[in-house]
Amino acid sequence: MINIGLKEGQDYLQQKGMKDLDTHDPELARILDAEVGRQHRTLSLVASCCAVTPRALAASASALVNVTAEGTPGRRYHAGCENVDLAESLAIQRACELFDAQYAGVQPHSASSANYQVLSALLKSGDTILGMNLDHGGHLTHGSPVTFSGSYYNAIGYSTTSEGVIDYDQVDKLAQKHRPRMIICGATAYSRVVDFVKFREIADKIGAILLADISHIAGLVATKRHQSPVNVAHVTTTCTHKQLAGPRGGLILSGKDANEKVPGMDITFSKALQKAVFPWMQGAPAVNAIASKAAAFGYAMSPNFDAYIERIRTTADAIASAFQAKGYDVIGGHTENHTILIRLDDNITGAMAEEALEQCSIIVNKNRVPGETRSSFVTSGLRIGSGSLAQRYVDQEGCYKIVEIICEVLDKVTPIDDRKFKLDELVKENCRKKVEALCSSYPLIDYTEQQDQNM
Ligand code: DSN
Repeated sequence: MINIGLKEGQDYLQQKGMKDLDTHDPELARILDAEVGRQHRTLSLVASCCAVTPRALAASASALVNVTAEGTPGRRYHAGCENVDLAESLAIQRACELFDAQYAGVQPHSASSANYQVLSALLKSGDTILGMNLDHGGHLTHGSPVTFSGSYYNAIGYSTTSEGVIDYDQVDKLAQKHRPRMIICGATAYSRVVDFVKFREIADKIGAILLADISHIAGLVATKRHQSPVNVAHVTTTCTHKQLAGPRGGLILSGKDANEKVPGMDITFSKALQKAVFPWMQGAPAVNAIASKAAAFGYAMSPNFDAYIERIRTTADAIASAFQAKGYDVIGGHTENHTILIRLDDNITGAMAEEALEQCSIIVNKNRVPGETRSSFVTSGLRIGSGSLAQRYVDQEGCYKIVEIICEVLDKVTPIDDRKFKLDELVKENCRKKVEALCSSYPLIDYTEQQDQNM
């Protein structure tokens, strides 16, 4: 008989679970093991990735996963919620403290869900929204026609200049012309600071609601390395798994406007946002993920997290300089966050670069660039991020070595068509060995033998 309430019981269940998978479901156990191996022997430069902290991982796998808890703390539709109420209240309190917010909604399953919930709380189907074009670095949920945001709403897009900077004059002109009910700022492939104050000024001129999506820069915002939109925009959203090193999930925040009435509606922002999550969009929340978010927010207030985010910045600068030294076109000439956007040579597409690099154990993702002529499945650029390298404590010398390998691969690729290419097997083997050596020099923080004891 196992007492699940005891810490020993929890440890026992987690260890037994892994053993049971090995014994009774070897097919799945092999897949899980293979993924651990892949993450350890490859270098991830994907701008939206980082490894969850051990404490957030443990909270995700905790006994809270067994609880059904529709509603909010103190107002549940189920009994047996005293501990999940405490966990959710702690997550809310920590999110408010971390981001200086008045309202925090910790139940959204992802940032995309959070964006959908915000839009449905504050807009009517058919209302006009103004968001950043996907091709220029915006997110799918900011108005792309292949998502709800571009189908249920009349979505207008703004762009970046050829230097890769948001064209604020264009945003202003489009806002005046189309009078959107909501302006959305924040990006997924953008290497500059977002001027949230300027966005709010533009929104205020036409009485629009401003939504800031900080999914990519939440750690920079939390540590004050990027201006915060929380008390500038009406509403801010983020995921919790990119720079916050937490579980896959979403977060909705509101600052000084939280208790103001939504324009044209007889309800405050905080109440409208809460209702849009539950009962409008979601049923029972993933309370284990909420506990994991609490763990992530707690860690994000520590000096170690601050040091990690500082490394994200220095690593990004080192990578951008290394690419420039190799003659590559770094869009905008530099980075001000964790993202570096590279325009590839004409004959190399993003699709072939991504695949050739993966064959050499370097993981990046293809990305469209300003003035793009190719489809989003092909593209002319790469998006590179420094989050995972910062977790491996890769220093400047390491960054230069990584960029050197990337350039070697790209130099040796012989294009066949937009996606297909030839790459000598010896080149691949040689590069894989170099990556393996770098992975050993800069190991992914092992959850049992952490370099960062306080992570
Ligand atoms: N928004 C996508 C990205 O930036 O890669 C997925 O998180």
